[in-house]
Amino acid sequence: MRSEIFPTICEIGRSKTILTGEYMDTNAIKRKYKLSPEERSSWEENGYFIRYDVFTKEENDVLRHIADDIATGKRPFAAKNMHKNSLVIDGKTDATGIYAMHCIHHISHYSPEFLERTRDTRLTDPVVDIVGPDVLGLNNLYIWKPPKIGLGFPWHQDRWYFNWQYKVVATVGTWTAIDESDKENGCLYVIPGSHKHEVLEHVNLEGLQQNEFKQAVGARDEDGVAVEVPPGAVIFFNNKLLHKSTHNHSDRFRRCNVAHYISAKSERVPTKDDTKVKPVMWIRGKIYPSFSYKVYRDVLTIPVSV
Ligand SMILES: O=C(O)CCC(=O)C(=O)O
Repeated sequence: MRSEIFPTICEIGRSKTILTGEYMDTNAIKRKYKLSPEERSSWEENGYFIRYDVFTKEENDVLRHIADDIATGKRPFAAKNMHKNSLVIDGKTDATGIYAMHCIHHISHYSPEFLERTRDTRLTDPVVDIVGPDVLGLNNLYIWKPPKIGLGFPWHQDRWYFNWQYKVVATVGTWTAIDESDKENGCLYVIPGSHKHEVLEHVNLEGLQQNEFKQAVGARDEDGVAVEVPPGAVIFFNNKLLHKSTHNHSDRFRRCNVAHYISAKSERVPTKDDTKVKPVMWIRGKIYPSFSYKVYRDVLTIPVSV
């Protein structure tokens, strides 16, 4: 008999890693990519850990081409989720195509290939060890940071954004390097251990900024550690971890895919305006009624832009 909890194969696209016949029970499968004791202690002490060689160049190339096709209009996408580089928007520099891009929000919500990546057990097996077996997917970002003009993100804690939306039990962010990411092209910086403290006040920045990010008050550059990683590596981070990134001063791209996961036992903060609720994707395990908003199993229909 068909369970309401486990979607059919067609509902999860072409995911190869988590299928077990006609239906799948994502939690009955032996987890191959569990958290190691060293990763667990880094998670607890530092608020993050890094895994290398998680994805191959070929696997990342597939995503890179899809994102490029979206940016250049070869693949349809939700226009409201696509953001250009601020310098291009402000007319301070001239760039087109992927050289003019900043990011796409919720890319996994409209691209089956990105949704498959978000459900890949190489990302979600360690997440299960942190948030439990029942997992939902929140925001999912693809960031370009083009050569010379790619802009950094100020110090922030992602939990500041999620707190408006969820009574959080546990969350994990994953940051997958599509390109080599280093100090020159604008890698991530973190403040190890900052996840143990409260969420700081976040304020708007003066002047040029990527408008979706605010600055955490009191975060200090001198406490930051650069996290330089090769392509295919993944940084798993606590959503209270203070992190930032710098501008891209190199003549190389610095692209990444960020996926945020939350325990399905989390509760929504009630909102007066349901149209403001960001769609949430099923990732693995059960869905609980306490979540109280629709959870999507398949990619959403791309809205017609006006
Ligand atoms: O990739 C970056 O440069 C920063 C991304 C980030 O801070 C985030 O997604 O929260």
